[in-house]
Amino acid sequence: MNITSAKFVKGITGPDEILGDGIPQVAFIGRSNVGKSSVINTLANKKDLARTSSFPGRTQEINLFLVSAKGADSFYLVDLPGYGFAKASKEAQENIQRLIYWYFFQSDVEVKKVVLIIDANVGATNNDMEMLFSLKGQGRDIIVVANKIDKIKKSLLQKQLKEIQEVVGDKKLIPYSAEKKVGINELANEILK
Ligand SMILES: Nc1nc2c(ncn2[C@@H]2O[C@H](COP(=O)(O)OP(=O)(O)O)[C@@H](O)[C@H]2O)c(=O)[nH]1
Ligand SMILES: [Mg+2]
Repeated sequence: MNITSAKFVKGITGPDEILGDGIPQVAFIGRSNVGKSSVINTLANKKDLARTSSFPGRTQEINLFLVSAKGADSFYLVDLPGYGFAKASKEAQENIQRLIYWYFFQSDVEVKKVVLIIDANVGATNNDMEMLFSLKGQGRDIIVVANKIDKIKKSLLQKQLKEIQEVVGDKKLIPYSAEKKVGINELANEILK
């Protein structure tokens, strides 16, 4: 995919007219700090499009970026808040969980694809599996990205990817490194399919 432009449009925390504007959304979901914002930045080839942070749990809004790509209609890349940030208060964690579930399961947003990002080094966590299971139950079109493969020893990479593929089942798995820019074209093509 050749993204020709990408710009921040809005951060939302609940019902908003933007969800009904008919422009399809590609949603990025995963644990806090797994690299959602970094993956969005690499896809858009803009270093600071989505704010990234080494302090997990920063983003508590749903951020929408409008993207134009060659040969495709415009769509949004949607940076959702991350789940499972242990250091956040229980209340903050519950609010984030509620927002994520509202977005996917209660709002009437048109989600074209869901990109579930997991940490390749950590593997799929219980929270990741719960998310995957809920999304599968809804018949969502899901792509799984195993980010941060640069952190895995070369000799262990294939084994680790195989284990992750086994737990995510029949979903497409893309090995990725936002840091080293690996997997970008494959993910972009999969999003545009
Ligand atoms: N080594 C490595 N670090 C990464 C990668 N992707 C993101 N990070 C780092 O992980 C941290 C969290 O990234 P961020 O995109 O803010 O995660 P988010 O909370 O899921 O949006 C930042 O310090 C990033 O630099 C990657 O592919 N490899
Ligand atoms: Mg983020």
